Amino acid sequence: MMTTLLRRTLLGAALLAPLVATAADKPLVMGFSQVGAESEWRSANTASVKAAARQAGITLKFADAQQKQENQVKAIRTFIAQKVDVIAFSPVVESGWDTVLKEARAARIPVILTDRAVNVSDPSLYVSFIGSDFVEEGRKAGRWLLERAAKTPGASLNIVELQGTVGSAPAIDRKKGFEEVIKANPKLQVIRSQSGEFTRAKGKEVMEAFLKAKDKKIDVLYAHNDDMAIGAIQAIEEAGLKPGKDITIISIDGVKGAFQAMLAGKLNVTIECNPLLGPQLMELARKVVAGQPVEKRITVIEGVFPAEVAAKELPNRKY
Ligand code: GYE
Repeated sequence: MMTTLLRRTLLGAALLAPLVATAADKPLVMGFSQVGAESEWRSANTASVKAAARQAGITLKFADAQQKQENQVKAIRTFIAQKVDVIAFSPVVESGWDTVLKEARAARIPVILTDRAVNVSDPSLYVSFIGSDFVEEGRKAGRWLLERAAKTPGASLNIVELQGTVGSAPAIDRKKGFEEVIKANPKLQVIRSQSGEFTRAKGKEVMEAFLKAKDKKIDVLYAHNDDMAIGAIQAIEEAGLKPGKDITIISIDGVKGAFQAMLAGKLNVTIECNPLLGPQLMELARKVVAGQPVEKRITVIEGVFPAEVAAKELPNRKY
């Protein structure tokens, strides 16, 4: 026999239950500040983050910074004002984040870095960083060139370099890793190096300027991403030269456009950089918000794809 008191208690619990459940099931809200839409890599990264948030039932507040740090700072401040549960962002440049990250900390909102790293006085200003090892990507590019140069011992090779966004982690690290490896062969010399801002248009423009200089023959182009290489390919063709033959071209990312360029014989190798970080980021965000311990640095495993494997690999490419 149920007592009246017990019946009332059960009824009370039943009435309360939906309210309690609603509070616990409240979707997690993530503020995400993206660098921009400068490259094929970036579009794939944005699509991955959006799709993964949808699948994970996470409400995503997405802001595109159009490659400007000031826009990212503004977006982060807006996320703080909106009291989101977690902030994730891909910092356009490495430095200048201390103030805004301290504001996030004061508001007790955890911050996750995705794709690119920052240079901060206190590393505890962010919880975790998930992204590629850009120095290693630069080394892979350098190693590929060393092996290629070994086939023509003693020959000098003049290299031009298209750097990514000035001050960005991938531009700094890809330059560093490449230089570290190629210095093993003094016949390999970087004769010019300039930023092409990770875009096709700027990659083309800077390559045109390199080609116009005509003081030294250009043997190799090292581009910090595929988009700049694709822009440069156009410039090389317009100058009456054969990209991939007259000038050996190495780039980074491994987007479909690079595989197509390799199939057309215009690009020699692409070093993989995986943009599909969305699912791992959402998993990480859940753990962070739940107060579970997470790794400070999560890297991504990536390969090297020379033109010889392009036809076989293209159907497997997801970005
Ligand atoms: O390589 C480039 C993009 O940060 C890894 O940014 C990313 C780089 C990527 O614009 O294409």
